[in-house]
Amino acid sequence: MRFLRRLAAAVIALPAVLPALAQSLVEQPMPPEQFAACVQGLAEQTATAGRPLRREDFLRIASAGRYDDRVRQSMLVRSDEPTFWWDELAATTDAERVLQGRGILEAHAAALQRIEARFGVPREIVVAVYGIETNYGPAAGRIPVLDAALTLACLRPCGDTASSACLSRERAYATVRLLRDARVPAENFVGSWAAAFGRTQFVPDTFEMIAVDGDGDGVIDIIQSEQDAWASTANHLQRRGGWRPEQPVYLEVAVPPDQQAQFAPSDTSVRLPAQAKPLSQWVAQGWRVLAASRPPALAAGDPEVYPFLPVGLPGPAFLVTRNFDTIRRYNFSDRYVMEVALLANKLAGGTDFVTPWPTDDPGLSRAEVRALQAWLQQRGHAQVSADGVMGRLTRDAIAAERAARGLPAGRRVGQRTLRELMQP
Ligand SMILES: [Ca+2]
Repeated sequence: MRFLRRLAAAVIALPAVLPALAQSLVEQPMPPEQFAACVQGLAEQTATAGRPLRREDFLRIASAGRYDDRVRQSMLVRSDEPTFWWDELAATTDAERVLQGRGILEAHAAALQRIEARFGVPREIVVAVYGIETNYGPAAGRIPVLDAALTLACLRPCGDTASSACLSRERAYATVRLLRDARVPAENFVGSWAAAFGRTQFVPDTFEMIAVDGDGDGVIDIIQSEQDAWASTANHLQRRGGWRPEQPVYLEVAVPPDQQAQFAPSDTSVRLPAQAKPLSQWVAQGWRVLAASRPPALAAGDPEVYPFLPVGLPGPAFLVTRNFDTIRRYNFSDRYVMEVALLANKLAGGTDFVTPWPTDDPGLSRAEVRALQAWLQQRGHAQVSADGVMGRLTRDAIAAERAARGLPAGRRVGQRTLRELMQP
Protein backbone atom coordinates (compact mmCIF):
# COMPACT_ATOMS: atom_id res chain seq x y z
CA MET A 1 0.00 0.00 0.00
CA ARG A 2 1.26 3.41 -0.90
CA PHE A 3 1.06 4.94 2.51
CA LEU A 4 3.35 2.28 3.90
CA ARG A 5 6.02 3.05 1.36
CA ARG A 6 6.16 6.75 1.86
CA LEU A 7 5.78 9.46 4.42
CA ALA A 8 2.09 9.92 4.83
CA ALA A 9 0.14 13.14 4.88
CA ALA A 10 1.37 16.05 6.87
CA VAL A 11 4.51 14.30 8.02
CA ILE A 12 7.40 16.71 8.09
CA ALA A 13 10.41 15.42 6.16
CA LEU A 14 13.00 13.34 7.88
CA PRO A 15 16.56 14.50 7.65
CA ALA A 16 18.19 12.80 4.68
CA VAL A 17 20.80 11.32 6.98
CA LEU A 18 19.61 10.17 10.35
CA PRO A 19 21.77 11.21 13.26
CA ALA A 20 24.19 8.50 14.33
CA LEU A 21 22.26 7.66 17.49
CA ALA A 22 18.94 7.28 15.66
CA GLN A 23 20.57 5.21 12.94
CA SER A 24 21.87 2.72 15.50
CA LEU A 25 18.37 2.50 17.01
CA VAL A 26 16.78 1.36 13.74
CA GLU A 27 19.36 -1.32 13.00
CA GLN A 28 17.89 -3.86 15.43
CA PRO A 29 14.43 -4.45 16.90
CA MET A 30 14.14 -2.57 20.19
CA PRO A 31 14.21 -4.85 23.26
CA PRO A 32 11.01 -4.67 25.36
CA GLU A 33 12.78 -3.26 28.42
CA GLN A 34 14.29 -0.47 26.33
CA PHE A 35 10.86 0.38 24.90
CA ALA A 36 9.32 0.42 28.37
CA ALA A 37 12.08 2.71 29.61
CA CYS A 38 11.54 4.98 26.64
CA VAL A 39 7.79 5.24 27.32
CA GLN A 40 8.57 6.01 30.96
CA GLY A 41 10.98 8.69 29.79
CA LEU A 42 8.29 10.23 27.60
CA ALA A 43 6.00 10.32 30.63
CA GLU A 44 8.60 12.29 32.56
CA GLN A 45 8.70 14.94 29.83
CA THR A 46 4.98 15.63 29.45
CA ALA A 47 5.52 19.09 30.95
CA THR A 48 7.15 20.03 27.64
CA ALA A 49 4.12 18.97 25.57
CA GLY A 50 2.81 21.55 23.14
CA ARG A 51 -0.66 21.13 24.63
CA PRO A 52 -1.37 20.16 28.23
CA LEU A 53 -0.91 16.50 29.07
CA ARG A 54 -0.60 15.09 32.60
CA ARG A 55 2.05 12.49 33.34
CA GLU A 56 -0.48 10.06 34.83
CA ASP A 57 -2.82 10.38 31.83
CA PHE A 58 0.06 9.66 29.51
CA LEU A 59 1.14 6.60 31.50
CA ARG A 60 -2.38 5.21 31.82
CA ILE A 61 -3.04 5.42 28.07
CA ALA A 62 0.47 4.72 26.77
CA SER A 63 0.71 1.56 28.87
CA ALA A 64 -1.67 -0.04 26.34
CA GLY A 65 0.75 0.77 23.52
CA ARG A 66 3.22 -1.74 22.13
CA TYR A 67 6.44 -1.60 20.22
CA ASP A 68 5.69 -2.41 16.57
CA ASP A 69 8.70 -3.50 14.54
CA ARG A 70 6.91 -2.76 11.26
CA VAL A 71 7.64 0.90 11.98
CA ARG A 72 11.38 0.27 12.16
CA GLN A 73 11.31 -1.94 9.07
CA SER A 74 9.45 0.75 7.11
CA MET A 75 12.03 3.32 8.17
CA LEU A 76 14.75 1.02 6.83
CA VAL A 77 13.23 -0.02 3.49
CA ARG A 78 12.21 3.42 2.31
CA SER A 79 15.10 3.69 -0.13
CA ASP A 80 15.55 0.00 -0.91
CA GLU A 81 13.87 -0.16 -4.30
CA PRO A 82 14.49 2.79 -6.58
CA THR A 83 11.29 3.79 -8.34
CA PHE A 84 10.84 5.89 -11.44
CA TRP A 85 8.59 8.87 -11.91
CA TRP A 86 6.96 7.25 -14.95
CA ASP A 87 6.17 4.09 -13.02
CA GLU A 88 4.67 5.87 -10.04
CA LEU A 89 2.58 8.33 -12.05
CA ALA A 90 1.35 5.62 -14.44
CA ALA A 91 -0.07 3.72 -11.47
CA THR A 92 -1.28 6.59 -9.28
CA THR A 93 -3.05 8.50 -12.05
CA ASP A 94 -4.26 5.54 -14.13
CA ALA A 95 -7.65 5.41 -15.83
CA GLU A 96 -9.11 3.39 -13.00
CA ARG A 97 -8.28 6.03 -10.38
CA VAL A 98 -9.56 8.81 -12.66
CA LEU A 99 -12.83 6.97 -13.25
CA GLN A 100 -13.35 6.29 -9.56
CA GLY A 101 -12.53 9.88 -8.65
CA ARG A 102 -14.97 11.22 -11.21
CA GLY A 103 -17.62 8.95 -9.73
CA ILE A 104 -17.01 10.52 -6.32
CA LEU A 105 -17.14 14.03 -7.77
CA GLU A 106 -20.47 13.22 -9.34
CA ALA A 107 -22.03 11.33 -6.45
CA HIS A 108 -21.04 13.95 -3.86
CA ALA A 109 -21.25 17.09 -5.97
CA ALA A 110 -23.20 19.14 -3.43
CA ALA A 111 -20.98 18.27 -0.46
CA LEU A 112 -17.79 18.86 -2.42
CA GLN A 113 -19.09 22.15 -3.74
CA ARG A 114 -19.84 23.26 -0.17
CA ILE A 115 -16.31 22.35 0.91
CA GLU A 116 -14.82 24.14 -2.10
CA ALA A 117 -16.80 27.27 -1.27
CA ARG A 118 -15.85 27.12 2.42
CA PHE A 119 -12.09 26.68 1.96
CA GLY A 120 -11.41 27.90 -1.56
CA VAL A 121 -9.71 24.66 -2.61
CA PRO A 122 -10.91 23.00 -5.83
CA ARG A 123 -12.87 19.80 -5.31
CA GLU A 124 -10.63 17.98 -7.81
CA ILE A 125 -7.59 18.66 -5.63
CA VAL A 126 -9.36 17.40 -2.50
CA VAL A 127 -10.57 14.24 -4.24
CA ALA A 128 -7.11 13.71 -5.77
CA VAL A 129 -5.52 13.81 -2.30
CA TYR A 130 -8.12 11.25 -1.20
CA GLY A 131 -7.29 9.06 -4.20
CA ILE A 132 -3.53 9.24 -3.77
CA GLU A 133 -3.46 8.88 0.01
CA THR A 134 -5.81 5.91 0.44
CA ASN A 135 -7.21 5.06 -2.99
CA TYR A 136 -10.51 6.66 -1.93
CA GLY A 137 -10.97 4.35 0.97
CA PRO A 138 -11.16 3.94 4.68
CA ALA A 139 -8.65 1.08 4.63
CA ALA A 140 -5.88 3.43 5.61
CA GLY A 141 -3.27 1.33 7.33
CA ARG A 142 -3.17 -1.51 9.78
CA ILE A 143 -0.91 -0.38 12.59
CA PRO A 144 -2.52 0.94 15.78
CA VAL A 145 -1.72 4.65 15.80
CA LEU A 146 -0.73 4.56 19.46
CA ASP A 147 1.79 1.79 18.76
CA ALA A 148 3.16 3.59 15.70
CA ALA A 149 3.48 6.92 17.49
CA LEU A 150 5.20 5.47 20.57
CA THR A 151 7.51 3.32 18.47
CA LEU A 152 8.46 6.30 16.31
CA ALA A 153 9.11 8.44 19.37
CA CYS A 154 11.41 5.76 20.77
CA LEU A 155 13.23 5.07 17.50
CA ARG A 156 13.63 8.76 16.76
CA PRO A 157 14.28 10.28 20.17
CA CYS A 158 14.82 13.97 20.73
CA GLY A 159 16.92 14.10 23.85
CA ASP A 160 16.26 17.30 25.75
CA THR A 161 15.24 19.47 22.83
CA ALA A 162 12.28 21.77 23.26
CA SER A 163 8.91 20.26 22.50
CA SER A 164 8.33 22.41 19.45
CA ALA A 165 11.47 20.97 17.87
CA CYS A 166 10.62 17.39 18.74
CA LEU A 167 8.09 16.14 16.25
CA SER A 168 8.15 12.46 17.17
CA ARG A 169 7.55 13.14 20.89
CA GLU A 170 4.81 15.66 20.18
CA ARG A 171 3.16 13.12 17.87
CA ALA A 172 3.09 10.57 20.69
CA TYR A 173 1.62 13.15 23.09
CA ALA A 174 -1.01 14.20 20.54
CA THR A 175 -1.96 10.54 20.02
CA VAL A 176 -2.46 10.07 23.75
CA ARG A 177 -4.50 13.27 24.01
CA LEU A 178 -6.83 12.12 21.21
CA LEU A 179 -7.43 8.88 23.10
CA ARG A 180 -7.74 10.66 26.47
CA ASP A 181 -10.41 12.95 25.06
CA ALA A 182 -12.10 10.16 23.06
CA ARG A 183 -11.74 12.27 19.90
CA VAL A 184 -11.13 9.10 17.88
CA PRO A 185 -12.68 5.70 18.50
CA ALA A 186 -9.89 3.54 19.94
CA GLU A 187 -11.03 0.44 18.03
CA ASN A 188 -10.70 2.22 14.66
CA PHE A 189 -7.54 4.11 15.49
CA VAL A 190 -5.20 2.41 13.01
CA GLY A 191 -2.98 3.92 10.38
CA SER A 192 0.38 3.92 8.67
CA TRP A 193 3.80 3.27 10.16
CA ALA A 194 4.21 7.04 10.41
CA ALA A 195 1.05 7.23 12.57
CA ALA A 196 -1.06 8.81 9.83
CA PHE A 197 -4.71 7.76 9.92
CA GLY A 198 -8.05 8.35 8.30
CA ARG A 199 -9.25 8.68 4.74
CA THR A 200 -6.81 11.46 3.92
CA GLN A 201 -4.06 10.40 6.33
CA PHE A 202 -3.55 12.95 9.06
CA VAL A 203 -1.00 12.48 11.82
CA PRO A 204 -2.40 13.09 15.32
CA ASP A 205 -0.60 16.40 15.93
CA THR A 206 -1.90 17.78 12.63
CA PHE A 207 -5.36 16.36 13.32
CA GLU A 208 -5.47 18.29 16.60
CA MET A 209 -4.72 21.58 14.85
CA ILE A 210 -6.31 21.24 11.42
CA ALA A 211 -9.08 18.62 11.26
CA VAL A 212 -12.60 19.99 11.02
CA ASP A 213 -16.18 18.77 10.91
CA GLY A 214 -17.28 18.59 7.30
CA ASP A 215 -20.72 16.99 7.50
CA GLY A 216 -22.00 19.16 10.33
CA ASP A 217 -22.77 16.44 12.86
CA GLY A 218 -20.57 18.14 15.48
CA VAL A 219 -18.00 15.33 15.49
CA ILE A 220 -14.69 15.26 13.61
CA ASP A 221 -14.27 11.76 12.22
CA ILE A 222 -11.82 11.48 9.33
CA ILE A 223 -11.94 7.67 9.54
CA GLN A 224 -15.65 7.13 8.86
CA SER A 225 -16.82 10.42 7.37
CA GLU A 226 -15.65 11.27 3.86
CA GLN A 227 -16.88 14.83 4.26
CA ASP A 228 -14.89 15.30 7.46
CA ALA A 229 -11.77 13.97 5.72
CA TRP A 230 -12.30 16.20 2.67
CA ALA A 231 -12.98 19.31 4.74
CA SER A 232 -9.92 18.62 6.89
CA THR A 233 -7.74 18.22 3.80
CA ALA A 234 -9.11 21.44 2.29
CA ASN A 235 -8.53 23.22 5.60
CA HIS A 236 -4.93 21.99 5.63
CA LEU A 237 -4.32 23.25 2.10
CA GLN A 238 -5.97 26.56 2.89
CA ARG A 239 -4.25 27.22 6.21
CA ARG A 240 -0.79 25.83 5.59
CA GLY A 241 0.49 27.80 2.68
CA GLY A 242 -2.74 29.29 1.47
CA TRP A 243 -4.46 27.95 -1.62
CA ARG A 244 -4.73 30.32 -4.57
CA PRO A 245 -7.90 29.19 -6.35
CA GLU A 246 -7.16 31.14 -9.52
CA GLN A 247 -3.83 29.40 -10.04
CA PRO A 248 -3.02 25.94 -11.36
CA VAL A 249 -0.40 23.82 -9.59
CA TYR A 250 1.83 23.55 -12.64
CA LEU A 251 2.17 24.63 -16.23
CA GLU A 252 4.02 22.31 -18.55
CA VAL A 253 6.54 24.29 -20.55
CA ALA A 254 9.18 24.09 -23.25
CA VAL A 255 12.52 25.39 -21.97
CA PRO A 256 14.20 27.69 -24.52
CA PRO A 257 17.24 26.01 -26.11
CA ASP A 258 19.70 28.62 -24.83
CA GLN A 259 18.64 27.89 -21.22
CA GLN A 260 18.55 24.09 -21.34
CA ALA A 261 22.13 23.48 -20.24
CA GLN A 262 21.34 24.13 -16.56
CA PHE A 263 18.82 21.24 -16.58
CA ALA A 264 21.00 18.64 -18.24
CA PRO A 265 22.04 15.91 -18.07
CA SER A 266 18.90 13.97 -17.36
CA ASP A 267 18.33 11.99 -14.15
CA THR A 268 18.71 14.91 -11.80
CA SER A 269 15.63 16.56 -10.37
CA VAL A 270 15.82 20.35 -10.44
CA ARG A 271 13.52 22.58 -8.39
CA LEU A 272 14.34 26.28 -8.21
CA PRO A 273 11.93 28.08 -5.82
CA ALA A 274 14.44 30.92 -5.37
CA GLN A 275 13.93 31.84 -9.02
CA ALA A 276 10.19 32.51 -8.64
CA LYS A 277 8.98 35.42 -10.74
CA PRO A 278 5.84 36.33 -12.70
CA LEU A 279 4.93 33.98 -15.51
CA SER A 280 5.03 36.87 -17.99
CA GLN A 281 8.78 37.28 -17.33
CA TRP A 282 9.48 33.63 -18.10
CA VAL A 283 7.46 33.95 -21.28
CA ALA A 284 9.45 37.06 -22.19
CA GLN A 285 12.61 34.97 -21.79
CA GLY A 286 11.32 32.44 -24.30
CA TRP A 287 9.69 29.90 -22.00
CA ARG A 288 6.59 28.58 -23.72
CA VAL A 289 3.55 27.10 -21.99
CA LEU A 290 2.51 23.95 -23.84
CA ALA A 291 -1.08 24.69 -24.72
CA ALA A 292 -2.36 21.13 -24.59
CA SER A 293 -1.20 20.85 -20.99
CA ARG A 294 -2.96 24.00 -19.87
CA PRO A 295 -5.16 22.98 -16.95
CA PRO A 296 -8.80 23.94 -17.42
CA ALA A 297 -8.72 25.74 -14.09
CA LEU A 298 -6.16 28.29 -15.26
CA ALA A 299 -7.66 31.72 -15.12
CA ALA A 300 -6.26 35.06 -16.13
CA GLY A 301 -3.48 36.52 -14.08
CA ASP A 302 0.25 36.47 -13.83
CA PRO A 303 1.19 34.06 -11.03
CA GLU A 304 4.71 33.80 -9.61
CA VAL A 305 6.18 30.55 -10.88
CA TYR A 306 9.50 28.75 -10.78
CA PRO A 307 11.07 25.86 -12.74
CA PHE A 308 10.63 22.27 -11.68
CA LEU A 309 12.07 19.47 -13.82
CA PRO A 310 11.47 16.10 -12.15
CA VAL A 311 14.19 14.25 -14.06
CA GLY A 312 16.03 17.10 -15.79
CA LEU A 313 16.26 17.29 -19.58
CA PRO A 314 15.19 15.54 -21.64
CA GLY A 315 11.92 15.10 -19.78
CA PRO A 316 8.79 17.03 -18.87
CA ALA A 317 9.47 20.57 -17.63
CA PHE A 318 7.18 22.70 -15.52
CA LEU A 319 6.73 26.14 -14.09
CA VAL A 320 5.01 25.64 -10.74
CA THR A 321 3.01 28.01 -8.56
CA ARG A 322 2.72 28.55 -4.82
CA ASN A 323 0.03 25.87 -4.84
CA PHE A 324 2.82 23.37 -5.55
CA ASP A 325 4.47 24.38 -2.26
CA THR A 326 1.14 24.20 -0.46
CA ILE A 327 0.57 20.57 -1.49
CA ARG A 328 4.19 19.89 -0.53
CA ARG A 329 3.35 20.97 3.02
CA TYR A 330 0.73 18.20 3.08
CA ASN A 331 3.31 15.62 2.13
CA PHE A 332 6.93 16.57 1.77
CA SER A 333 7.62 14.97 -1.61
CA ASP A 334 7.85 16.49 -5.08
CA ARG A 335 6.55 13.29 -6.60
CA TYR A 336 3.55 13.28 -4.29
CA VAL A 337 2.72 16.85 -5.33
CA MET A 338 2.79 15.96 -9.01
CA GLU A 339 0.72 12.80 -8.42
CA VAL A 340 -1.99 14.88 -6.76
CA ALA A 341 -1.77 17.67 -9.32
CA LEU A 342 -1.86 15.39 -12.36
CA LEU A 343 -4.70 13.30 -10.96
CA ALA A 344 -6.66 16.47 -10.15
CA ASN A 345 -6.00 17.76 -13.65
CA LYS A 346 -7.27 14.51 -15.16
CA LEU A 347 -10.32 14.54 -12.88
CA ALA A 348 -11.08 18.01 -14.24
CA GLY A 349 -10.89 16.73 -17.81
CA GLY A 350 -7.25 17.56 -18.48
CA THR A 351 -4.70 15.27 -20.07
CA ASP A 352 -1.39 13.70 -19.23
CA PHE A 353 1.89 15.58 -19.68
CA VAL A 354 2.69 16.40 -23.29
CA THR A 355 6.43 15.72 -23.11
CA PRO A 356 7.34 12.04 -22.89
CA TRP A 357 9.47 10.71 -20.05
CA PRO A 358 13.01 9.82 -21.14
CA THR A 359 12.39 6.09 -21.35
CA ASP A 360 11.53 3.54 -24.04
CA ASP A 361 9.75 1.45 -21.43
CA PRO A 362 6.92 3.51 -19.87
CA GLY A 363 5.20 2.52 -16.65
CA LEU A 364 2.21 0.24 -16.10
CA SER A 365 -1.30 0.97 -14.92
CA ARG A 366 -2.53 -1.00 -11.93
CA ALA A 367 -4.70 -3.11 -14.25
CA GLU A 368 -1.57 -4.05 -16.18
CA VAL A 369 0.29 -4.79 -12.95
CA ARG A 370 -2.58 -7.06 -11.86
CA ALA A 371 -2.44 -8.90 -15.20
CA LEU A 372 1.32 -9.30 -14.76
CA GLN A 373 0.83 -10.57 -11.23
CA ALA A 374 -1.80 -13.11 -12.35
CA TRP A 375 0.66 -14.34 -14.97
CA LEU A 376 3.43 -14.56 -12.36
CA GLN A 377 1.12 -16.66 -10.18
CA GLN A 378 0.50 -19.02 -13.12
CA ARG A 379 4.24 -19.29 -13.53
CA GLY A 380 4.42 -20.65 -9.99
CA HIS A 381 5.13 -17.53 -7.95
CA ALA A 382 2.52 -18.29 -5.33
CA GLN A 383 3.75 -15.53 -3.02
CA VAL A 384 2.57 -12.85 -5.44
CA SER A 385 -0.91 -11.45 -4.94
CA ALA A 386 -2.72 -9.72 -7.80
CA ASP A 387 -3.29 -6.45 -5.97
CA GLY A 388 -1.91 -4.05 -8.58
CA VAL A 389 0.85 -2.91 -6.25
CA MET A 390 4.42 -3.39 -7.40
CA GLY A 391 5.72 -4.63 -4.05
CA ARG A 392 8.81 -6.52 -3.04
CA LEU A 393 7.36 -10.00 -3.68
CA THR A 394 6.21 -9.02 -7.17
CA ARG A 395 9.66 -7.61 -7.89
CA ASP A 396 11.30 -10.80 -6.63
CA ALA A 397 9.18 -12.79 -9.08
CA ILE A 398 9.95 -10.37 -11.92
CA ALA A 399 13.66 -10.76 -11.28
CA ALA A 400 13.34 -14.56 -11.47
CA GLU A 401 11.27 -14.45 -14.69
CA ARG A 402 13.57 -11.93 -16.35
CA ALA A 403 16.48 -14.27 -15.63
CA ALA A 404 14.52 -17.26 -16.96
CA ARG A 405 13.76 -15.36 -20.19
CA GLY A 406 17.34 -14.25 -20.66
CA LEU A 407 16.38 -10.58 -20.25
CA PRO A 408 18.87 -8.22 -18.62
CA ALA A 409 18.81 -8.52 -14.83
CA GLY A 410 16.28 -6.27 -13.15
CA ARG A 411 13.38 -6.06 -10.74
CA ARG A 412 11.10 -3.91 -12.89
CA VAL A 413 9.01 -4.15 -16.03
CA GLY A 414 7.36 -1.45 -18.13
CA GLN A 415 5.19 -1.51 -21.24
CA ARG A 416 7.94 -2.85 -23.51
CA THR A 417 9.51 -5.37 -21.14
CA LEU A 418 6.05 -6.59 -20.13
CA ARG A 419 5.46 -7.71 -23.72
CA GLU A 420 8.90 -9.31 -23.91
CA LEU A 421 8.40 -11.09 -20.63
CA MET A 422 4.91 -12.43 -21.28
CA GLN A 423 5.27 -13.41 -24.93
CA PRO A 424 4.63 -17.12 -25.43
CA1 LIG B 1 -18.47 15.09 11.22
